[in-house]
Amino acid sequence: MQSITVTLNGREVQGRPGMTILELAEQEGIRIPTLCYERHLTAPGAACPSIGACRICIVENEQTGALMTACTTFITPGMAISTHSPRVIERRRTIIELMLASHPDACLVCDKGNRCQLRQIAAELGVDLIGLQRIPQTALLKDANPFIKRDLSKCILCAKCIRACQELVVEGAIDYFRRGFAAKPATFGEGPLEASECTFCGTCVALCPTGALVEAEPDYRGSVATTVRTTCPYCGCGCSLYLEVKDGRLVRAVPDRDDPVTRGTLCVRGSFGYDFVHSPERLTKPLVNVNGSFEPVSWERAIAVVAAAFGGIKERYGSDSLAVYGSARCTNEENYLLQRFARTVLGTNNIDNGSRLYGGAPEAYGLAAPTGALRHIEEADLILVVGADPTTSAPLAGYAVKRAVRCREAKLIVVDPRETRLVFFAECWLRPRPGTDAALLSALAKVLIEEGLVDLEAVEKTGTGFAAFKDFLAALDLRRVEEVTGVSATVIRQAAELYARAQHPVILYGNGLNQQVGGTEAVRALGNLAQLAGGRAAVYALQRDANARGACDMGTLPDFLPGFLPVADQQVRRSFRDYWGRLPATPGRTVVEMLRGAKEGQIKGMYIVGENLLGGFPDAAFIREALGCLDFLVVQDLFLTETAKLAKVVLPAAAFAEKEGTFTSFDGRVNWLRQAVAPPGESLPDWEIILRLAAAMGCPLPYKDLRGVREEIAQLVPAYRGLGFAEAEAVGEVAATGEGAPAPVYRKQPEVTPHFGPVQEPQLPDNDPAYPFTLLVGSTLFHFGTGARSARARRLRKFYREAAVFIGETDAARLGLHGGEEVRLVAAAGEAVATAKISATLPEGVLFAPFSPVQDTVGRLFLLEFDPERKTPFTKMVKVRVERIGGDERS
Ligand SMILES: Nc1nc2c(c(=O)[nH]1)N[C@H]1C(S)=C(S)[C@@H](COP(=O)(O)OP(=O)(O)OC[C@H]3O[C@@H](n4cnc5c(=O)[nH]c(N)nc54)[C@H](O)[C@@H]3O)O[C@H]1N2
Ligand SMILES: Nc1nc2c(c(=O)[nH]1)N[C@H]1C(S)=C(S)[C@@H](COP(=O)(O)OP(=O)(O)OC[C@H]3O[C@@H](n4cnc5c(=O)[nH]c(N)nc54)[C@H](O)[C@@H]3O)O[C@H]1N2
Ligand code: SF4
Ligand code: SF4
Ligand code: SF4
Ligand SMILES: [Mo]
Repeated sequence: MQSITVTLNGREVQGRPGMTILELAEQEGIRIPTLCYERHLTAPGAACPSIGACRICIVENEQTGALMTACTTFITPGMAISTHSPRVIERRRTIIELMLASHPDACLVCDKGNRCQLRQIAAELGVDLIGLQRIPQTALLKDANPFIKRDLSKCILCAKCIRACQELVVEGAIDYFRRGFAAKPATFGEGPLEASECTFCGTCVALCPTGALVEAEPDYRGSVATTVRTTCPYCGCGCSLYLEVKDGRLVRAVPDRDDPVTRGTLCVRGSFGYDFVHSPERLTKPLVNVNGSFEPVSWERAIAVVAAAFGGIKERYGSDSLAVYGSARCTNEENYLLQRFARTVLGTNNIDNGSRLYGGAPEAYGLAAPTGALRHIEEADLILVVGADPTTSAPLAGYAVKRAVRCREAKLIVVDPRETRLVFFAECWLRPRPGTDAALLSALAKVLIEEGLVDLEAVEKTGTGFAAFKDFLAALDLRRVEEVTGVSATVIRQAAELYARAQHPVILYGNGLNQQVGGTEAVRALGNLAQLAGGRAAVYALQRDANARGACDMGTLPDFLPGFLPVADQQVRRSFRDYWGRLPATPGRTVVEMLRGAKEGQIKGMYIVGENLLGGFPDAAFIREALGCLDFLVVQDLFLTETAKLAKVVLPAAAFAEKEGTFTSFDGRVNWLRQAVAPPGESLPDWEIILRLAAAMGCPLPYKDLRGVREEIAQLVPAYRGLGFAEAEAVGEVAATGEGAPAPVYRKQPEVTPHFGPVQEPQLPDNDPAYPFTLLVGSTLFHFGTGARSARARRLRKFYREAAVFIGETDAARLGLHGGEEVRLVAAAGEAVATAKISATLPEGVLFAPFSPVQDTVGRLFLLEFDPERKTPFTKMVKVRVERIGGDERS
């Protein structure tokens, strides 16, 4: 590319065409002050990277004497620019003085403290507050929400908050209201934030250069002592964030505004959900159950008790009477150690992790698992979202989808029985009857083939099993599909045409697909559809905990070794055995099979790390009974969960902010966790506990530190080879300085042979008149999983404390409900009481209940039934009837 020569402060420098003066100065290490400019606020494809609203970045054209804003002026050949001439400085001073004239004199008590950019720039320019003619301001807004405080008397009208809300997170909760002196960013109708579209993602607060928007904190905090760059512990988007620490406590989480992937955004959980770490309910000492009550003991004692018990069981009943359940919330290093511990110390492949609950990784379905979703979504021209609600469950992916639609005119197809937030952005909404996706997706494939919308020759080359698949489609009756799914053939055709036209389709699927009855088939049908795009389509599984992908990559699975290498493959086994010295030959049990084994007496001892089985799984009575049959249960957690209460020994683990390691995001980024605070009491990082346990069992694992573990992973797991992963400590160091974000590191894509999988004939879901409603269960924005962490975060805790059930308007009218009443939900498995809420998003006959943090209530409605192939429990829908409590009972 041609370069452009510009004279900058008297020196000739080279820039790229399309660069602004500001970008050129940045490249040359010259700092020009800015208030309204923000790198990632540039809409992709927008003509100009900034809006030049604050004018503080003014520079002088030495040839013409013109003053211009550096953020909106592109460089041209021969330009001579001065960034700090006396005129420029004088003008910047005047601008700042004018801003300060209408700014309250409240710096000493302002929560923005020395994070305020206005104050920083004023100090640099030597402007102080004395002698200014004040313009009175009265704009403190009374918001009742626990997250954000607004004092618009401090607003300098830079518009960053508005642009963040409209262009980055695409919520559109705020806009300019009024003009002139009275102008201010406000919600529609100037109401409180909590009555607007605001999701409290915190992005506007992080970007606001002044104290106009601040985190609502109970006490004024002053300056923080340290800032540590780490990764959000909640969902699989893997957002980078800075934790701010004062007096050994986390006081704030802010997004990394330099991160090229997350672009300075977080969701409400990342911004406001970190403080579960300091909950007084954290475990601080190992506990041993003595005659029904827990007694604190030393680590030596606790570890010795566990080692003796596991050793004894192994000797008496053999290795396969032991089982380990690992965690999608623990790091890659910890998961790797845990599976090595199970396989080589205990001597069993009975190891699984929590992602079993949602079908595990795409590889397990024979789908390729590409990396880079967040980037690909933005570049896609078509996005197909099936059975997932990313604006709630994976907000960063939700932002990317909305940005692609708004800024790049990507087309969006949503497949969901509920009118999710994304439906507002969709070109096409397919609304199948719950549990009928396999038929719907196959019908799309049929239309593609029969209307000549795919390149059959190319497709036949990309995967095996195509002939059988084509025969199946030929026999598929579209009228039957209409009848089963409730989606008309016209809409199916419309969607197929949109899909066929796309050059870069991206497919996102979630629990609405794979936790459904028949979920494995539905995922396969989706895989078939993806393959019809002849390699152009990328499929991402959206349903993920922080390290669900990493846990599977690291082999905490009964049938796969690290790197998705099958246990059943002798050659694979041999290579691991050479490395580890031993490795059992038979594939192990999935978690459901472990529980059944416990109940039937084949499993005697279990080690559960970072999973709340009793809370997360359906049919708590069965789980309680199964765990009760064990001779010995060890639970390693942050809290004394319902599951931990059943254990003989409870081991206190360190939380995300108290340890180091890596998480792999749903889109394959390997992100660094860094320690910000000390673990409470005597609690220890999971990896250290595992190492101590192995040593106590007489088989010490050969690592000096975590780096050694990473070196082994880099050697044995192909997807992590050559990533600089073993040297990742260096990445951590760079990040810790807070200067710029490290470039994202992606794990490599494991090889999967594409295959057209079999799908069954469509079937109408059963209809039992005793249970006329279909209840769907899913995520809520402010909570996570069973709420073990989110319900202990001070601010998130305030939301959804009671079970709720959403009912469509027509159904509610028929039931005589207006919202707010208590109703009883009755299913074949059990009953639950919930507060009725009226919702316009549901079709007739379908109800929706959030499962966290009230899963113990909702879970009673489910039986432990699971997919015969993937052993994923069906937790997405259940047939119920609704009974009014205290009124006339009917359904
Ligand atoms: N806020 C929040 N985020 C979370 C979590 C959380 O608890 N709270 N948990 C995390 C975890 S562990 C997971 S696994 C993921 C889950 O995240 P998602 O995979 O997005 O799953 P759900 O939130 O359960 O939503 C699934 C969607 O599927 C739809 N659906 C239900 N049945 C069907 C069906 O038969 N067909 C189709 N096409 N759609 C259907 C529902 O209406 C809903 O919109 O979220 C992660 N993120
Ligand atoms: N009916 C119904 N049931 C469902 C679902 C549904 O849609 N419908 N969704 C299911 C899904 S997808 C999921 S993922 C589950 C979620 O349910 P759970 O798997 O129970 O998830 P969480 O509550 O997120 O956390 C599990 C535990 O991990 C612990 N933990 C967190 N970090 C660490 C750590 O670093 N170390 C250790 N040792 N422990 C840690 C927490 O304290 C908590 O006790 O619920 C499932 N249950
Ligand atoms: S918190 Fe997020 S959604 Fe709410 S106004 Fe700010 S940017 Fe918009
Ligand atoms: S509230 Fe803050 S970010 Fe928004 S316009 Fe005012 S100063 Fe800028
Ligand atoms: S999108 Fe996920 S990873 Fe990002 S801040 Fe929210 S919960 Fe954390
Ligand atoms: Mo999950």
